[in-house]
Amino acid sequence: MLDEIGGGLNWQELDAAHHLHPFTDHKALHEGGVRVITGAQGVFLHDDSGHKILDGMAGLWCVSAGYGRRELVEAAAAQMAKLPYYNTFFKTTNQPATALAARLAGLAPAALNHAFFACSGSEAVDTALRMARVFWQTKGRPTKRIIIGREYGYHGSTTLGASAGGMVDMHRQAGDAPDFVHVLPPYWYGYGGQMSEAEFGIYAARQLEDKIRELGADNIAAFIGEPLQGAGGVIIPPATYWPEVNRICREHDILLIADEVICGFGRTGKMFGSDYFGIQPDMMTLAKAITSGYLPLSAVMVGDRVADVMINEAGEFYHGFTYSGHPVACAVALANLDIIEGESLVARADVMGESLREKLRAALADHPMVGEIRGVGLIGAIELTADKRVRRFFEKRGRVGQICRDLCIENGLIMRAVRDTMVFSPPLIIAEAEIDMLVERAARAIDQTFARVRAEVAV
Ligand code: PXG
Repeated sequence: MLDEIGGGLNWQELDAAHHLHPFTDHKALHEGGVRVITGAQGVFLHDDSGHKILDGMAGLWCVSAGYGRRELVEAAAAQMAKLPYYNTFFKTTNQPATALAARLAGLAPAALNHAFFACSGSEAVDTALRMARVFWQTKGRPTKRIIIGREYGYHGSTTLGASAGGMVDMHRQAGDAPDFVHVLPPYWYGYGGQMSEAEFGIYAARQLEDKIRELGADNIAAFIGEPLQGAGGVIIPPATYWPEVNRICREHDILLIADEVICGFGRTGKMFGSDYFGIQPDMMTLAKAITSGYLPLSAVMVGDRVADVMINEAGEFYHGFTYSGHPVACAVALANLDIIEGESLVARADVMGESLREKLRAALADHPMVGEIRGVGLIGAIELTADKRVRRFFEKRGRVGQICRDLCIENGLIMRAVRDTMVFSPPLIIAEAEIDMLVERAARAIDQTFARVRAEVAV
């Protein structure tokens, strides 16, 4: 039906007239015109101008099983026909929600045996943070309220999520909730200076300990961190970082929340980022690839220590959403887990990620503008730098990244630019030939970016 309407209308004009987009400068969008995505299959997107674009981002880090999966469509249709909706508030449940909670408990690290459902990563983060405060209140320690996050952290766009995150523009524009502070991210390439990666990992973790001492552990509820920081530029912590953070949280009696919204379900080559980095979280937030993005769904996995208090001592937790445990979303999540497990996509992410990094390094490691190529599993980043010998960033941060991002799209590839760091996170079903295509298009776009930047300097 939409296609028919589209025949008589200019979709760009209609969109500009009525649609406000997330994280968008609308004036700039209207000047350039919005791209209308009309369909997708496998790792490719189709737009209404006939372009076929390799989606190197799996949507927004979520379409792990790839586009066009009949199994997911059929799971949704069957559940919609049987029970499209009922709430999980008033002494009721539905079979997909219960089955999914049990299945997630089996997959999650030991002791994370309970799931609380919501619809988005942001809501999962809000849930975890509110639960952390209720946990301490119930334990008779109501002063433990502060949440510690990290600079460049991203925990969503609700007020608590944005407050926990470390995106300065978000703080500046809309203001923060009280009782949030931020510490240094484990960004060795950006902040490591002369330290080795291993030294810097310990140094960054100790910044958290310094902050806890400064504020007093009696005032702190939780530390929240992504196993690796996705939206902040695929910042991969040194191996020394998380074990030290585990120790610090344990010794100071601070809850540890792993925000697995991007890392969860195989992105790192392990089922969860916590498995990859050896994190021992009290809670874990999940979203995105839980349904491969086919429907909105998120969950907080709650460890026994917190769950026991919430179940046996806290009484009613005054929190929840109309769509918590939505039967159709949960049915799709179950079918999606069948795909992830049935096709061994977690192990595949490890193998294909290795291949992708190898090929990127062969094509780009010696490129004068490429400072670092990093990644784990099928998530990674290419640092574009003004002077790679001394790890010097471009003066106006983000401009070169934007140029490169636009050139990627012109070359038929979606990569995101975070500042001047190009990031990628393709569907986990990506095939070897598609990896070759991704590398070739990325290399061409980076060459063209370099030519443009050099031409500007020469002027
Ligand atoms: N935590 C993490 C770690 C995330 O990456 C959220 C929470 C929030 O999820 P929802 O579902 O509320 O969006 C995210 C989301 C980007 C980008 O441009 C990243 C996200 C969302 C939108 C854009 O990198 N991550």
